[in-house]
Amino acid sequence: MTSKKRKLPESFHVTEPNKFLLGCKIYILKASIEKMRLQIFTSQLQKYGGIQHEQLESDTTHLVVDDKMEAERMCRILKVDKPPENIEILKTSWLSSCFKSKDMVPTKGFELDLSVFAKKDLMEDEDTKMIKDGDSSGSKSNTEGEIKPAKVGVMFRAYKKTKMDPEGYNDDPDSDYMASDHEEEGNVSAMGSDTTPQTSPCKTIQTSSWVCAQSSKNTLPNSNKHITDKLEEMVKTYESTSDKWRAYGYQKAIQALRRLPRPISSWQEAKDLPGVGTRLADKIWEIAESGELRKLNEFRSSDEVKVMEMFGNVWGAGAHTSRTWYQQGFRTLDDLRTKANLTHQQKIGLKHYDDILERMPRVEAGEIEAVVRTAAESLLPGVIAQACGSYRRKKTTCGDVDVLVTHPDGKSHRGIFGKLLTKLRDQGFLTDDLVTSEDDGNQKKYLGVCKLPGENRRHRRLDIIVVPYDEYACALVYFTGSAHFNRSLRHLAKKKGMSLSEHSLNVGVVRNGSEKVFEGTPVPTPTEESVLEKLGVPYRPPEERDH
Ligand code: DCP
Ligand code: CA
Repeated sequence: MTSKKRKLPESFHVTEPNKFLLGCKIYILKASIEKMRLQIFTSQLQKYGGIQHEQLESDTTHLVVDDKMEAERMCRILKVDKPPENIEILKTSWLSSCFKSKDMVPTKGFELDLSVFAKKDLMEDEDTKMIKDGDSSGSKSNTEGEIKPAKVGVMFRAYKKTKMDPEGYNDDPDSDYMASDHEEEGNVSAMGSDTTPQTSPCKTIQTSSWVCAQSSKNTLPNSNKHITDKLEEMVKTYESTSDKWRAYGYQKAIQALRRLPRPISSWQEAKDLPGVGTRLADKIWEIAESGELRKLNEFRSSDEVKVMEMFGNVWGAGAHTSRTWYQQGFRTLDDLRTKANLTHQQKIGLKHYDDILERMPRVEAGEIEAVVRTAAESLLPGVIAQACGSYRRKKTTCGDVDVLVTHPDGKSHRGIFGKLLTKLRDQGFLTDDLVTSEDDGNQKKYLGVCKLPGENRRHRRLDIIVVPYDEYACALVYFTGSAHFNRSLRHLAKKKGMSLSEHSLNVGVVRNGSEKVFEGTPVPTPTEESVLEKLGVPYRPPEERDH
């Protein structure tokens, strides 16, 4: 019998498509997208391993909307009060680009503009709100063990006008958003829903009770530490699962609890705390009564949460990436090393995973500062190179070292950035670059990893920021922090018709509701003291700004 060569089916000749969308669960909002295009999306999604959801599900990873879609319209169509959280909201052009390049293209630039929600009528930030008489112990938001793998990027936090229940946010149509972080300075909205243009040049504001006007040394001991410790763990968990709204709600409750001069004594007392709703009060009271929190124990025993937290600690990986890795079936750091598609930063983050996670003793931060300073001085006499951040606030441990570099002549800082990095690289001090040059106006920023010479030294995170001398004082205030202190300062500035950033203090800022319609005029701020003085805040040494 002659063997007849069987013709292979067509599909055998086609190379198996790269399933780059594996793990992606995508809901496409059909409004305004042509039918034909929708069909193409559906078939391409399948081809490349994605799953298409017919509606928003709890595990939907991406919400894709028409390029011209506006955030408010999207919410109306979805019948929600605010854009869904824990999910990337992207334009169809992102999907098209992915299909075109047959790869998962970065989402940056394809995100739907949600700023309208960030700018909506805002409530006053409890952080900076005047501390009421009788519970003015201030607050202390930075925990020593805090881990933060990536600090580049904007973080949106959810706020409500009055009291909020972070557990019940879906039920409340009044919930508002605001962007609240250093990148957002100036975008922070005016308080309330006033849409009248505001000039308010240097309004008279009583500053003495603001967080930024108080010494962090005067804080009372935390009488509810057994509760706040557990709530802090909840914050970390929610942050690592990108549930920033809940994380924020818990943070507010923690601050309120810290300000209480006595241990909480009833459920009602918990419920009456600012920012605490019924469900959060239940949790506070559960810890107060039993010393335990079942929800936290559930989290602790959940593999998914543990793995997501571990992945989230890779420098350069946020909650979304961690979730994607988890959905792709990865469970260990080795899985990531061997199987995941990693960015340059994530590779470095993994290489130095333990070192980066560990806080260093302040003496070591001082040694790192000295190496950078010596190198800078050898290149440019008279240069100032100073470690800021937690080191300058005299903390006993530091997460990283933030060295601020400038020159009093106002111009020779310009050439130093590249030369300094080359020198530090040549001497083997800088071992890995994370972000080589992030230009921010006249400031230049390097994020990397360094190692002191000698045996048994660990790799440490180092940031070097070069600034012009006329921005030095504002940069010094900003990079000294704490972040909580800074937020308070910025809100105060805003209340006074000013704006404060790491570059300048501006007066005569005009805002229309949340929008800045006139940037104002920078005022000379030769020293840190002058920045604070112009804001009406008494000067306090860095160690007293550790809120
Ligand atoms: N900063 C801020 N807002 C943020 C992040 C940072 O205002 N969201 C400012 C204040 C910080 C400073 O930048 O003090 C340095 O940032 P770090 O993240 O390095 O924070 P710290 O140095 O205070 O703490 P750590 O010891 O964890 O590095
Ligand atoms: Ca730091």
